[in-house]
Amino acid sequence: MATVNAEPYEFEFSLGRTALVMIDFQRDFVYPGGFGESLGNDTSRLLRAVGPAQKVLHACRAAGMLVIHTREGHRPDLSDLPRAKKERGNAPLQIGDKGAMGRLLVRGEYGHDIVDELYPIEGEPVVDKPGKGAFYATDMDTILRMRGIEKLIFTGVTTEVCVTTSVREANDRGFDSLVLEDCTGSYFPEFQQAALAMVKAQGGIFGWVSDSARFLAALEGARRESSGMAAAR
Ligand code: TIU
Repeated sequence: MATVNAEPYEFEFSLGRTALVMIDFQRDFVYPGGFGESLGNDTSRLLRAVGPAQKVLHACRAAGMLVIHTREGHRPDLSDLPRAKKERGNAPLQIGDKGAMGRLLVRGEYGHDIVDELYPIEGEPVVDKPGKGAFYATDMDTILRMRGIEKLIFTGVTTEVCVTTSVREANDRGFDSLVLEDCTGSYFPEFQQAALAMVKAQGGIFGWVSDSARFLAALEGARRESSGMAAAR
């Protein structure tokens, strides 16, 4: 068991029953010229999450934890894109239109894929989702249950949109979620604060909040404990 110093109280997890969830670290959100910028956003705020998320990703891989990535996007023929989502934002460029990194939020395009620093390796499931939540119209729930996962460590972008939509979905499906603050990013600092405050309010109504340093310390403690146990056997 590992114990993370978190709010509103300590978060306990075991390596075998916990997955690291990397939400939508796609070029389309974190780099200029993609979908995020097309909505009028300054993408530089999201880049801050990449370094801490990379440290957590490497540590979870080394610890043998399940790592699962998500990508928001649509089929090239846009047959899974609701009219409401396409038109929302009234932007000059819409989903499916050609941008600097290919067609916006279309599967198979350069901009739709995950940034190099956090790119999935063999064996790590990548869940393609048409909506904001990781569970809606995907096999996320099935993959997690087949692996016996009960607890989720969340990183990703953007905090108040796809990350906490997924945390809320996970909560209703019976998972415990821990969100790592510095591994998430929002285009709006005030929403970053508010979204995380909502997760941990009311005794952790949707889950827990911590940060990469506190999580990594707990992971290292668990690793030492398990290697100590192995040596004593
Ligand atoms: N616009 C915005 O903040 N986010 C999204 O549209 N998708 C995700 O958060 N991935």
